[in-house]
Amino acid sequence: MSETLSNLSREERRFEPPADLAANANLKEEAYDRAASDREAFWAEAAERLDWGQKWDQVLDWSNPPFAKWFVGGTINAAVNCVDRHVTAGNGDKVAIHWVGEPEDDTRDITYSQLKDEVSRAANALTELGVQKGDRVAIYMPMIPEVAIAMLACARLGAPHTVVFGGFSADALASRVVDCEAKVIITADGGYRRGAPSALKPAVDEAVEKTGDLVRNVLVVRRTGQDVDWNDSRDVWWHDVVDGASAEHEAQMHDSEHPLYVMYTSGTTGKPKGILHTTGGYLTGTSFTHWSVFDLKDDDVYWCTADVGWVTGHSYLVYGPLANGATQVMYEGTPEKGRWWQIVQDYKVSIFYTAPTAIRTFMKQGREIPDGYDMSSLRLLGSVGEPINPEAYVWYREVIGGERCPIVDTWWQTETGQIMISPLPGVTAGKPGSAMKALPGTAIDVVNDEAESVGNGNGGYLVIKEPWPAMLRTLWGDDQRFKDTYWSRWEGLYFAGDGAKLDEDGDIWLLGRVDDVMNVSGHRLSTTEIESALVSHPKVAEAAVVGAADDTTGQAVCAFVILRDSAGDGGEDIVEELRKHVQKEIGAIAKPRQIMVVPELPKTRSGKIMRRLLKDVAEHREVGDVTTLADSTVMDLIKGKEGSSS
Ligand code: 6R9
Repeated sequence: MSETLSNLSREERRFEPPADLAANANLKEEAYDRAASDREAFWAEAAERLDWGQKWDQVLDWSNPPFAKWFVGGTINAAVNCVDRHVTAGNGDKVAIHWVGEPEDDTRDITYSQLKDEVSRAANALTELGVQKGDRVAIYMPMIPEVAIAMLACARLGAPHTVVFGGFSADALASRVVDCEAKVIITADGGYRRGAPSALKPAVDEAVEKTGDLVRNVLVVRRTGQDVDWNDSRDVWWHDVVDGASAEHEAQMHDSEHPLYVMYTSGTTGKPKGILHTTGGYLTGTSFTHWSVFDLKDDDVYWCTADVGWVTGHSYLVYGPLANGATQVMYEGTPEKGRWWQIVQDYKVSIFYTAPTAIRTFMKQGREIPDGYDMSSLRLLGSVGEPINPEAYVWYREVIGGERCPIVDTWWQTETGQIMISPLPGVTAGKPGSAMKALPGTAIDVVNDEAESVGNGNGGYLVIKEPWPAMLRTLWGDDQRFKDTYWSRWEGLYFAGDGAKLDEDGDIWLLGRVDDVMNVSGHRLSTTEIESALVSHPKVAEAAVVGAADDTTGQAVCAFVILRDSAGDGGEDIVEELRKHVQKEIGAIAKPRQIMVVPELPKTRSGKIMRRLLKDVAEHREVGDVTTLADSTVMDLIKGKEGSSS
């Protein structure tokens, strides 16, 4: 793989950490050695940042791999750590959430004291509805404060929640409810989407219909005020049962390994996998990484743009930041021209965490839009979800970060629960496009088919060699699938499913999912690398590359590109121009056989391009299942373009 994957890491720009940030960084360089010399002691110290009922007897029990137990014998309550303890410490008046609704001027500021009252009321109301420790509760809501309140109320009671993204279908909701046997669904009448109310309750009604008599109650927040069908024996308004409930609620401590939540993520085929996270280790891993990777200080205003229906919304919008007592922005809408930067300006956001897909969308619209706002409050930028190509990184740094903010490109997964690979903002000289190093306390390697370390300068598969606190504990109800999916490829190694390369300095470059590695005439090519080459062309805003079956070469490179607004239609010879550009950047072997100029790319809610669907187009097949797309009409737009390109 090495000779064909060398292009990305030819990137030679380096960005040193700002001197004042480096001097005052929460985590300094010594942490790497300290963690390496005694990993368990390192994580025990991180766990000490939390409030425990009973302290643990043992940091890690790894006697029955791959089933880990962290902080064994300890008891803890996640909601108490995210809310009550900040009030007890005298920070009750600190804003926990600056909520910004989609309709302009629809905003709410919620302090930690208010959050404590709301979570307690919701916990009391859920208890009234018969929810007990261990019961599962499904949450299907828009990005409103009640979604965080609902999650924390469940955590308080020890009732594992499963949040289903509000854009998913009734079928997707039903299958998740059935898989984890949720007795209660918490939802809203609807939410706002691109300026208009969009209903949620009908999908819940349909889902409940499909699940027999499993669901006892549906708890409904009134958000949009739209008409909803009502089943008196089952449906309950949030304002009827929560608003009137007592704001006193005595929280019980739960075992460190008590299930906190199940998050479903799509597998390569078939039924989604229910990733199980438990309490003590998860909260330790997320709060510690949130504090160290984002260098969180008391007066920061943090904003993670992720939807709560995605793991990033769990770890870095709810549990991590709130456990750290941070002030954060929560926004109901999707990226729209200017609105995000208006929010940064209005709330003086200092730490901003988003996905490469959003950055490329803004690049496409042109820098004039962000240039119109005062974003001097920003001091640190983060990226997650996909490899960030060097062009997007440099644009993000220059245009959004005013060339002063370090960028942390954070690699992790629903399964890892916490960030695993990232620069440390006060330590690492960042390279555009590289997630850099395994965080202190984690053990990561890149190996070949025989599980041997590939060594610097080579590519292979990303693996995790030692257990970490926020790791998934199993797949809900399916220990065997857990073992088969992640632990069976090589003895004792966690297989992440991503390709990666170590450069000459030993820094890590993520190359996309290994199923995204193409084989063209016997050469292994990474989709990420070719996409990155395409996006480095001034006319290209975004690119997706797939390997399509080819009679002669095995697979052939097929590219789908979105042009920048400023590029117009790109001109007559745009396709040839881009093919040549890839040839110049990487080599003739990577030159796309076909390039289609398209208006949109099919993406999941978390911003990942669904290459499987593009492959269907490239191979002239019927397009497969589109139910997890954020916008299912996109494929029609793309297919409409078929035949109009070379
Ligand atoms: C947090 C999240 C996990 C997959 C992962 C990888 C990709 C995430 C990345 C990245 C390169 C980064 N990924 N962060 N690739 N650089 N900084 O995204 O979780 O939805 O489970 O996806 O996302 O391919 O394996 P999840």
